[in-house]
Amino acid sequence: MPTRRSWRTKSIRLLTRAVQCCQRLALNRDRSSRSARGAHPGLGNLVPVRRRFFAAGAFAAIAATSLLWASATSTQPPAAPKATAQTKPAATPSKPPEKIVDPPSPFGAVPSERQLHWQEMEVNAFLHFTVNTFTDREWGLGDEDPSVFSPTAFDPDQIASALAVAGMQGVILTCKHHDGFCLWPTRTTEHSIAHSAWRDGHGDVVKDISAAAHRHGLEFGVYLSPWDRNAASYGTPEYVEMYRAQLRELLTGYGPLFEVWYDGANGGDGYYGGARETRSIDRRTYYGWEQTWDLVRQLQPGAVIFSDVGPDVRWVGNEKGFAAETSWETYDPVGEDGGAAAPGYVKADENQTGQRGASHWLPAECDVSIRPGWFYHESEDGKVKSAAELFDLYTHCVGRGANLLLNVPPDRRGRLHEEDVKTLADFGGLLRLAFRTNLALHANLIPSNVRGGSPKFDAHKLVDGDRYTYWSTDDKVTTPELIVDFGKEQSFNLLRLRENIKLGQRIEEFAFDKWTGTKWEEFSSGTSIGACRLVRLSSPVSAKRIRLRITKSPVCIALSELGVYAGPGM
Ligand code: FUL
Repeated sequence: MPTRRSWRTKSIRLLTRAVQCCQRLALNRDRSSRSARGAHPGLGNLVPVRRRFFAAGAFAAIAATSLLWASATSTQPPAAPKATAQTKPAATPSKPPEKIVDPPSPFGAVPSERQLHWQEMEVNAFLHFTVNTFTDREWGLGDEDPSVFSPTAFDPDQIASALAVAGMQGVILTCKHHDGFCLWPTRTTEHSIAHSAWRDGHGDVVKDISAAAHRHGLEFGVYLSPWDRNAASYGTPEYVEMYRAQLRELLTGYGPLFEVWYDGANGGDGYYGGARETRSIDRRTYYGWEQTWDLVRQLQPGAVIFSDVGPDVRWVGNEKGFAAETSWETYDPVGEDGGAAAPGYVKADENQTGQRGASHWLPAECDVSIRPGWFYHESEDGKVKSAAELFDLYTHCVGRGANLLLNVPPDRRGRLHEEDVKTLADFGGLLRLAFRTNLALHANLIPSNVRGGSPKFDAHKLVDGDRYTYWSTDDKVTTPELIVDFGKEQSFNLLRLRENIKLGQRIEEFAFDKWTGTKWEEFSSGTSIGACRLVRLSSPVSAKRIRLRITKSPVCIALSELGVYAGPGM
């Protein structure tokens, strides 16, 4: 005698097939109608017949989805249908199937193209390398003899390949740090590599690193310190002209740049052409930032501009490598006095969190060094962070919607030290392993609602590997749920969510439950998502099905990824 349970399972299978059939018909119909409008006019007469089939299938879809959802949410979940995530039916279509379902309207500030590209990069490297490497200092005074700069075995390919192995996408070089020494043969000052004995003054570290970066598939960016402790003109308008000329050389001489990095450390004591005094500038007005940044826009329109206050990427407010647990991609920086903000002149406490509902899309970047210092010091060879520590940093910045900018300083040979290279390789290995298998990929994904019942917004978009295709809901449905039925017990300790940030940062709170066999039990909850949210569990969870609940969102959702992984520690 078939039990009630097996009847239900059978009907689910039957209805699932009906839905798949109807989806195939819909697809064919789409293709046919496209053809009918285009290259194959002869197929046009097939459309009305298919439409009738499609309408019949749509009824099946409605019935099937209701039954699936009812079963999946009952206290006794049914056996999972065999269909995979890719073939899951859409939820109840609330509009006629022929109707094109509009995407949700964007919510609040949205990213520019250059910001989108930058957010996809996620992990980049910083190289601090200059006279300080040879004088064992963190901040050079500006009075260093250029010949101090004398790497014995400079190897840009060794550097770039170690970064690429770690999974980095770009590298930013300190072309000039606060000491004013230029790593390229600038025409603006004699305080440069052209006046060192290295390679008889014919060296160009910026050229060599940028070329090696490109050879190893990395994008290149520049750091040009606004503060210059060498320049005699520092503090006068003449220096600002010189600074812009240096910037122009970097923006035009080294191929496409992905980021231009502005430090907030400005003014203080220095050599200043021999004056050896303390000079202070008005951080709000001295550099004429708007005009300086215009140069970047003109000459490198694809590059994002980083500083304490953006305009494209904000400093996260600490140099320890973490963003706040709740981290908004939007931010309107305010100056120390409550007025206009500028690099080095900002109320930085909110840089960490960003601000919900601010008018600028201004994601955070977390700069942190693999060693205690920014520059290489032999005494720190035993203090290189481990791969596990780097993975922690990764979860605390990339996993909170920010990017990680990891500094790895070349040593006096002009290579990355063996300790750093090993850690980078191990870190890359951890990343690859952690995200290798998404357990949600072959699970049944059962959403409580799908926007307009359209396959375009169905939950399988969460596992298609595309950051911009997404599961969305009807405008009025702001707290939907999604059941992820693995079909068998699975263990995991890491989850990843992403929103389609082209439509803004929408979701404010979410929670995950696991099915215990008799009830749903929450095992984690969180807040902001944005470009990426990683949920790292302190101990693995095992379950046959889990449930994602969006618990707070001012508008309907646009969630583009769900990943469930057995990450490090399992
Ligand atoms: C700071 C600088 O003063 C450090 O030397 C380093 O360059 C770091 C990335 O930014 O503000």
